Amino acid sequence: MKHIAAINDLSGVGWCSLSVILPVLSYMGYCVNPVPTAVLSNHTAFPYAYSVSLTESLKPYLDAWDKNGFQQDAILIGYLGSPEQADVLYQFLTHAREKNPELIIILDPVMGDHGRLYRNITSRYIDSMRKLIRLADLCCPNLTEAAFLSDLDYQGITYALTQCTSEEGRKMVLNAMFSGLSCLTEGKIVVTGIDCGDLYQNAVWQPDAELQILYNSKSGAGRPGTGDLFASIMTGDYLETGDLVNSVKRAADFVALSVKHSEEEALAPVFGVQFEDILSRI
Ligand code: PXL
Repeated sequence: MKHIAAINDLSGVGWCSLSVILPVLSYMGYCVNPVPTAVLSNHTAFPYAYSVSLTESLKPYLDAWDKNGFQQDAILIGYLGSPEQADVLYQFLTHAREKNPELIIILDPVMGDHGRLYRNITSRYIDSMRKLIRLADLCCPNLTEAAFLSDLDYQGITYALTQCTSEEGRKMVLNAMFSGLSCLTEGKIVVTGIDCGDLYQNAVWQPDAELQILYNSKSGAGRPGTGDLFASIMTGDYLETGDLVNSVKRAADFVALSVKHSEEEALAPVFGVQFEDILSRI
C-alpha cells in the first residue's frame, strides 16, 4: 500500500481540505497520513470562522515522523496555516526527497477562486507558495491561483479567453501564463476550472509536450472544496497510472458528478460537495 502525506487544514464544517482528501484517497486504496496545518471551525467561505494555525507544532510533528523513520511515496500539499509554514515544509520536502528519490510532490496552491483571494491570504502567503512550487513534480492551481502565482491579471486573462474563437487562440493565451509559471517550477502544471461559458476547461502543461485542453460541461454552480476533490483524485490516479491527462479527466468527471449530486440533494453551495455516497463512481 502506498503512503501519501496530506498537508492541509482540518475544517469542522464545509467539505474541503483533509475532510475531502482523507476519505477520497483512502477509498482509492492509499494509506493517507494527515499533517494538519490549521484547525478551523469551518472553512472561510462562511461569514465567521475560528481558526488556530498549527505553525508552532508543524516542525516537531514532522521531526517525530523523521525520528520514527516514516517514509512517504507522495506528499500532497494544500492550504497552509501561515506563510512561515512554507520554510518548515521546504526543509521537510527536501529531506524527504533525499530519503526517497522516487517521492512525488504535488502542490495544490490553495489561495483563492473567481479572481479573488480567500480571507487571510496575503502577498507573503503567495510568495510562500512560489517557494514550495519549486519542489513540486506536479501542481494544480485554479485559474485565479495561476494568475496570482504568475503575476498576471485574472480579469485580463479571462477576457482574452472569452474573445478567442478557436482552441488555438485559447492555447496561445494560456501558453503565456504557462511560460510564467514554468519559470517557477520544472514540474507538470494543471490549471483547473477555466470558465468558458457552458464548459469548464482544464489545461495540462507538461515539459516537452503540447498543451492539452480538456473540456467538461458545467453540472451546476461552483462550490468550495471542489479543488480539494480534484487534487485528491488526480493524485490518486496519477500515482497509480502515471498518465496525467487521464488522471485529470477522471478527477474532473467526478467533480462534475459530485456537483450534480449535491444539487440533487439540495445541499447549499457554501457547504461544498457531498461525495461520500457516490465514491464508487470515481
Ligand atoms: O477548499 C479550499 C479551502 C481550504 N481550506 C480553507 C478554506 C478553503 C476555501 O474556502 O477556507 C480553510
